[in-house]
Amino acid sequence: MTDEQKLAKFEARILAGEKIEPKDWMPEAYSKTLLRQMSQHAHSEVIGMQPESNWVLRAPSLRAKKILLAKIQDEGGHGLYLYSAAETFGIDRAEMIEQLQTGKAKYSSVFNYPTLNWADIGAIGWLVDGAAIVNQTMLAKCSYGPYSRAMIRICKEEGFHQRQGYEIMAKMMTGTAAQKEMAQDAMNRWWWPALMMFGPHDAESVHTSESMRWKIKVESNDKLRQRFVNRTVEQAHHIGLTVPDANLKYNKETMNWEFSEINWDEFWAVVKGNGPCNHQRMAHHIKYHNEGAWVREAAIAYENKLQQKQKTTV
Ligand code: FAQ
Repeated sequence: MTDEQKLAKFEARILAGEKIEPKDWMPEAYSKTLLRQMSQHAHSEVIGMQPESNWVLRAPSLRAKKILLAKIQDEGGHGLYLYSAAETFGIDRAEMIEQLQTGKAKYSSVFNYPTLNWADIGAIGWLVDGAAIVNQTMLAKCSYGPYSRAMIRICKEEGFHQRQGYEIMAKMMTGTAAQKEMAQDAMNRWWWPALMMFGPHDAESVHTSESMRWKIKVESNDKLRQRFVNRTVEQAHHIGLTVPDANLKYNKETMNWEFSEINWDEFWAVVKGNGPCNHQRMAHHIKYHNEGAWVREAAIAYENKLQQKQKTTV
């Protein structure tokens, strides 16, 4: 078959809703985009552990601490599924990590903001995981089999994360005036970064049209952001929180909550490495990655020894 014929067959399979598997023929641009997105997604899960781990030792109760620890471990696990799924393109994890640490690969802008008080843990679970669910439920329908399957499992856990975050916020909103103020303050600081997670407007998005044609993404950045806003505004009002947007208003005809323009200068500054915590996040990752080198070496040595033993027994 010529390349044109292969492409036509590939596109027909996508149109028919078939999953593309690692050994199938695929255009180079398809694997390149997927590898970029999946590795960035994996890095986001891992870097996303940092803002939350800041509060493990200061959790207000044993119950809260256990839940937070379990959630952070889940995020690490999500990173591992995603690195494994990305490895189906023939790259290894060490190379992806090098791309992260040298700034060649991105991770979600939202993790470059600080966690200043306990309510921030509630806001991350409710808003950040809430936004991630809206995006990832869509990605579970992605045309690439390993990514789509990883997403199904991840979404189940994100549902629990979102609810634990909302529970923290709801509880604080029935507390003292100071606790209510803390919850509102966290809402004010995390609302806009959560909206930015969906990426630039569709018209500005470099990858959306090709990604949608090949069903890497099945819905656009703006559509998903609007779905998140519609869902979350109701949840905020239900527990007495105010959405920090003076222009927020419900449009009965479109059944959408309309909202102000995002501060795109801030978004791009954070994406380019100039957010409040970019430097700290990367320095932390590099430090602990280097300190963990002996664990990786020991694991490889153990695996080699095991294989040698198996060979001699056979
Ligand atoms: N941050 O053309 P588009 C979580 C970049 S996981 C940084 O629209 P695309 C769980 C984009 O890469 C959260 N960069 O790109 C958790 C591209 O640059 P490039 C992570 C961003 O790929 C919770 C350029 O801008 N989720 O939260 C961002 O079609 C709590 C142009 O953009 C995922 O990664 C951004 N927000 O759409 C963990 C989901 N937005 O690569 C711990 C998978 C855009 O050409 C604690 N990713 N850029 O240099 C996606 O769905 C997509 O990649 C988008 C962007 C929607 C993020």
